[in-house]
Amino acid sequence: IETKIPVQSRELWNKHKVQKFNTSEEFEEKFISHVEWTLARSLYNCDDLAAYQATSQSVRDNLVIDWNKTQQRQTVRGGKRVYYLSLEFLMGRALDNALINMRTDTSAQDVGKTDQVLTKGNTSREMIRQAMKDLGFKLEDILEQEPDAALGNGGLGRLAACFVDSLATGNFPAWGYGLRYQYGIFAQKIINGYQVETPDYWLNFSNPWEIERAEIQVPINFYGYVDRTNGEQSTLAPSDWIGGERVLAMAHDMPIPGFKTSTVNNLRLWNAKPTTEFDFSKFNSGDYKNSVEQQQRAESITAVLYPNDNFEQGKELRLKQQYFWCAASLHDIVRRFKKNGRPWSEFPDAIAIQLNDTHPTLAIVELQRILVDLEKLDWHLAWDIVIKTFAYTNHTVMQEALEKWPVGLLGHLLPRHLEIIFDINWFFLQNVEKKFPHDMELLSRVSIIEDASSDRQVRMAFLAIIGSHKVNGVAELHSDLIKTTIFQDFVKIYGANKFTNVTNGITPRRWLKQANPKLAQLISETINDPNDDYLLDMSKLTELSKYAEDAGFQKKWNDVKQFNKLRLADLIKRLNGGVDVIDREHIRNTLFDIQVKRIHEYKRQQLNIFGVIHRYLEMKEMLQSGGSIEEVANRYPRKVSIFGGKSAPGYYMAKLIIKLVNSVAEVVNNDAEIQDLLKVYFIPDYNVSKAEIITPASDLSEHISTAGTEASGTSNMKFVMNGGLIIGTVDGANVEITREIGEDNIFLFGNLSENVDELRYNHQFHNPELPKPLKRVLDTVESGAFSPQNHHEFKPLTDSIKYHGDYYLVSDDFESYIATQDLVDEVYHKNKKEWLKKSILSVANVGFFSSDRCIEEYAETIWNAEPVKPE
Ligand code: GL9
Repeated sequence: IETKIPVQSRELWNKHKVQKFNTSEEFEEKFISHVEWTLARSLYNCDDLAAYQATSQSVRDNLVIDWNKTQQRQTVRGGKRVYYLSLEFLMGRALDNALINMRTDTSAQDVGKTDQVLTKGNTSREMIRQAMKDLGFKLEDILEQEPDAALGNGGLGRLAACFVDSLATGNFPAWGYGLRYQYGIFAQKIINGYQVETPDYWLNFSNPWEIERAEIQVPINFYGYVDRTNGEQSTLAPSDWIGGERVLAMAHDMPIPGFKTSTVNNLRLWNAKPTTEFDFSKFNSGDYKNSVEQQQRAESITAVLYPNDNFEQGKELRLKQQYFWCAASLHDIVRRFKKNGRPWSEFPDAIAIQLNDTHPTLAIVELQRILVDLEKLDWHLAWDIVIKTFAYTNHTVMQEALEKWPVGLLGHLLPRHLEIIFDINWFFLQNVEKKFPHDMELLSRVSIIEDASSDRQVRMAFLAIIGSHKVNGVAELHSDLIKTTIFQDFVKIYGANKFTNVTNGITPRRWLKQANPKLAQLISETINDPNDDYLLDMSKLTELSKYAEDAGFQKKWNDVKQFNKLRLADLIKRLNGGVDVIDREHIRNTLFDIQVKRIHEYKRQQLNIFGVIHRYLEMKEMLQSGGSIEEVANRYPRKVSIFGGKSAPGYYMAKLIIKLVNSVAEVVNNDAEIQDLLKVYFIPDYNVSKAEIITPASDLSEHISTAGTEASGTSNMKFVMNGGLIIGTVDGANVEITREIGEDNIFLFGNLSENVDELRYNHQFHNPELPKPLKRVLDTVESGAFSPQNHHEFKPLTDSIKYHGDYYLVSDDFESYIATQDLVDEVYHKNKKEWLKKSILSVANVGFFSSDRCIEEYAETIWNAEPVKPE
C-alpha cells in the first residue's frame, strides 16, 4: 500500500506503533487518560456519562487499531468488495455490543481466573465490568448512558444493522453507506393516551462511536441544466451537467466489529455541509445575511430521518437526501476502484452494490452518468457494467410504499439523470418490444415512466429491477408474491432466475447474548460451549432438544423467563411513573402477551386490542351472571397484554389505535372487579434498547398481519430466539419459522394469502357479516365505554370494518384469532410442561434465522464475494 512516509522514517513509526489494551490495568490507564485528556475531566467530576464516554473512547481505540488493519488487509488482498446502501441503519447502542464482539476465546486452563486478561481469557465484557467496578462504576449504569443510534424506522433499518454485524463477523470486505441524520426517529411520548412526537437530537452529548473524516468531502450538485454545446446532439453521448446548487458531503465513519474476529468493518454516514464557495454577487450587493442563510440550508439535507414506515410521501427534500447519499457513496466507491488501475470492465468483479429497497435506486443512474459523462465509456458498455454491479432487495408489496417521483420534480432537481432514465427506459422498452411484439399494454405496464393522464411519474422499483442483475424478496412467501403480483411482467420478460429469495435474519449476538445474558449462559452451560461458539454456528442449538422434556432443565429455563419478566416489570414500573402495573407476586402465572412493532393497520394491532376487549367483556359477563372470580380466573387466566410502537406522525388511523389501546388500559386496569386477572399496558417510545428488555420477557408475542402484507417480519425471529412462543398468521417469515421449529410449536390462525383478494373483493359489495363477539366489541367501543367524553372518538376504527370494506380483514380473522388465544391459555395455564417443551424446541431450531446464514446466501447467490480472513 502506498504511503507518503519516506522509507527511513518508517522504522520510527513502527517503534511507536499504537497498542490495544489487553488487561484490565491497561484498560484502566486508557480510561483515566480519556477522562483527563479527551473529556478534560478528573477524579472529582467524572459522572456516569463521563465514564460512559471514557469507556467508549477506550474501546473505540482498540477497534480503530483493528479497523485500520482490516482496511489494509482488504486493500492488499484485493477481493471483491460489497457495499450495502441503506437509507436507514437502526443500530441502537454500540458499547455493550462492542464488548461482546471483541471477546476472544477462553482456553481451558484460563477458565475461572481470567478476569484480567482479554487476549486469552474471559469475555472482554466481564473484564471491563470488573475494571469499571474497581474504578467506582457499575457497568450496567454506564451502558444506560448511551443514547440509541436510532437512524431508522423499523424492520428495514434494523435489518441493515444486523447485516453489518454479520458481514463483519463473516470477515466480508463490506461497507455500509448511509446518512448521518442529526435527528433520528422521533421520541414518542404518550400524553393523555395520545402519541406526541418529540425530536431525537441524539448527537447532543457528542458521539464517541463516530470518526469524523474532515478530509473526505465530496461536492454534490443539484438543479442546473445539461450542456451539449460540444456539438453532440444525442443524450447518449457524454454530456455536461452544469449544477445550480452545490453542497458538500462529509464522511463520518462508525467502526463495526465482528464477533470473535479482529475484522472491523466500516459504516460510512454522510453529513451535508455548505461549500466554502461564496456567492459573490450577493456578497457584493451587501446581502451578506441572505448568502449565509442560503449556505445554512445545505445542512438541512441530512437534518432529519423521514419517519414513515411502509409509506412514501414524495417530498423534494427526501429525493435530495437520496441523491446526495447515492452520489457521495458512488464517488467514494469509484475513487477507491480507480486507485487499483484496473480496467472499467472489471468493475463488477471488484464491486457489488446492494440496494436496500428502492431508496438508493438513483445510484444506478449515477453510476451510468459517471461512466458515460465523466469516464467517457460507450453507453452500452457502461450499462452492462451497471447491471452486473447492482442488486435490489424489495421489502414490501404494499402499493403506498412503492416509490414514485414526478417527472417534473426529478428533472428539475437532476436534469441529466432524468435524461439517462429516459434513455434506459427507451432501450429497455425496445427489448421488450422485440420479445413481445405489438403488446402495447405490456409496454405501458412495465415502462419506468408511468403515464397517467395528468402527471408522469418515475417508478423507482422498475428502474431498480432493470438496472440490477438480481432482485430478491425477504421471505419465501414474499419472494413468491412479488413474482406473481407487482413484478409479474418482469418475470415474463427476464425469466424467473433474475428473482430470488433471501429470507431475513437477525444477529444472535445482540438478540440473544446481549439482550438475554441469562438464557445465553444457560445455553452455553447446557450444550457445553463455554466459548459461545453457538453464536456463530446456531446448528449447535439443536443439542437443546435433548432436554426439552427434562424437568430439571425446564425449571432452569422457566427461571430465566421469570427473571426476564421481572426485568420488564421493572422497566414498565419506571415508565409508569414508579407505579407497578404488573402483580409481581403472581408473575409466574401471568402470561406476558406482547405486540411491539410499528403501528400500522396491516399489522393489525386493532385485532389484538379488540381481542383484549372481547376477553374483558367475557370476564365481566361471567361475573355479572353470578360466576365467581375463581371461575373467571379458570376460564380467563392471568394475562398482561403489552403493546408498543410508533405511528408515523401523519397516520391518523394508527394514532387512533394507540389511543384506543391506552383508553382500554385505563378502563381495564382500574376495574377492581376483575382484580389483577387482566392488565393492558402501552410501552411508550419503543426502540432498540427497549426491545432488548422486552423481547426476552415474552411468553407469547403477536405477528398477526393480514396474510400477504408483512414481507417478512424480523421481531418474530427475535421472540422465538428468546424462547417466546408466537401467535401469528400464515404470513412473511412466520411460514418458515413454522417449518423450522415445527407446527406444534407455533399458534397459527386466520385466512391464507391466496384468499385475501376474494375476501376483499366481496367486502366491496356487501358490508362484512360481523361475527357475534366482534359485533359486541364494536358496539361497546361505539357506546363510548372507552371514551366517555367523546363517544365517537373511535368511530373511524369501527367504521373501517363495518362500512369501508374491512381492507385488513379483521372481521374475517376475528373468530379464528380468539379461538387460538383460548388454545394459548389452555396450554400455558393447564399444561406448563408442554409449553416449556415448545419453548425449548423453538430455540433449539431457530438457527436458520441468524443473519449470518442470510449474509452467506447473499454472498454466494448475489454478490459472488468471499471473506477476507485475518491471519
Ligand atoms: C419492511 C417489511 O415491512 C418487513 O416485513 C420486513 O421484515 C422488513 C425487512 O425486510 O422490511 N419493509 C418496510 O418498508 N419496512 C419494513 O419493516 N418498514 C420500515 O422499517 C421502514
